[in-house]
Amino acid sequence: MTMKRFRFLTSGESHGKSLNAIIEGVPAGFRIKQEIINADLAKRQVGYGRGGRMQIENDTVEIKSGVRFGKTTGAPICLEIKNKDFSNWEDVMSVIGYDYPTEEMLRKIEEKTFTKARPGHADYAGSIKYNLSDLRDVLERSSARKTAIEVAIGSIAKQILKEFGIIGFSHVIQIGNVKLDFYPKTYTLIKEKAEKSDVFCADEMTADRMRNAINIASEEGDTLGGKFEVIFGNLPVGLGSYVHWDQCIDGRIAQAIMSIPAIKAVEIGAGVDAAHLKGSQMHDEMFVNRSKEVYRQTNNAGGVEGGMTNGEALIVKGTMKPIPTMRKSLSTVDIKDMSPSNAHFERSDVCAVPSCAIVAEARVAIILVDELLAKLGGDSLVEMKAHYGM
Ligand code: EPS
Repeated sequence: MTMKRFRFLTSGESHGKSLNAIIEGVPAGFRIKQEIINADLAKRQVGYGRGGRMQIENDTVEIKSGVRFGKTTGAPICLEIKNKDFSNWEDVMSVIGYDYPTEEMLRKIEEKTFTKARPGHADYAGSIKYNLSDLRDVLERSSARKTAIEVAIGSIAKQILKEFGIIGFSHVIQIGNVKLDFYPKTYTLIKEKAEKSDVFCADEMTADRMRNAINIASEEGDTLGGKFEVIFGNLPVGLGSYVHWDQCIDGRIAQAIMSIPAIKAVEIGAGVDAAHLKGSQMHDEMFVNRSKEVYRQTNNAGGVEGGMTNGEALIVKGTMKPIPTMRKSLSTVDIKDMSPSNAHFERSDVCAVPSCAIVAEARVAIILVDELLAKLGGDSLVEMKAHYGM
């Protein structure tokens, strides 16, 4: 993805020692609170339907550089989240090759080696692409575990956006066949209600039905996908651009969401419903108030026109497929000898849609900060605010 200003790289395996990130491009003077990052990390962990791994982890971030006395200095920011589960995997995930492995080590490594590709996972294509015979090598980096560090990066992005009054949230609108049909009237209410729910759903009755669907899938050894919505408000007009295809903000957001593991569709505003609406129903008519400001009564555009923010709330929907690791194992091929087999299963989440919503919120925040930095320029909060007219 073309990152203009707010660039980052992550590293880390699911059962390796830690998840790491280096973020570059954060101007000096922003107050960054570690406890806010940790609160976002906790939200990603708690969604109903998560599996045994989340009982082991208690994700907390350590800011290792780029922040002094709670404020950014303009230097690269280094983050680390330790994997607690690593203590159970030290032999299997060792970065050093053993010259004289013990019987015990060999037994453990053998136990965690697998060759029965899970349909729907990165296993098969990854093994061919990287010439890997142990699918463990594919699983470890392709795992959604890496989204933990992305949520930490997104939390920093959200803390930057907040300085400009830009705030956002996410909520779940569908799990399996259960859809949220009754939206509370305001975004504030949706946010408040969703935050109280362990499926991040803003309607209690729908949330009950969602939990029930997850319980049934769990009993059946199956998994469930769903849909979530990310909303950001108080955005300036003109983030993104129509001048080149890779500068359209909706295109950048789609890429950022689509590349979250298990995402199959991204929609902006009315999204796929735009196909059946007439032009006169789809487009959000413009009116002017006494202060000569434009306002609208609908937001089918989802806050984006011509690849740019238009001042309305940004509304992004994402569709997550059911997780491919499941007890009810599917037919597959054992890549060891190309024989028919059943897919590998260790343990799994039944549904991770609530967690995915938090990850998507982080990814949207990252794009918005990058676009804001591109628009405003500046090496410090003071300069940025001056450019913003604050
Ligand atoms: C994942 C498999 C599970 C999930 C994991 C994603 O982990 P494990 O293999 O340890 O049981 O819980 O998600 C996380 C660890 C997380 O933090 O989100 C996978 O294969 O993608």
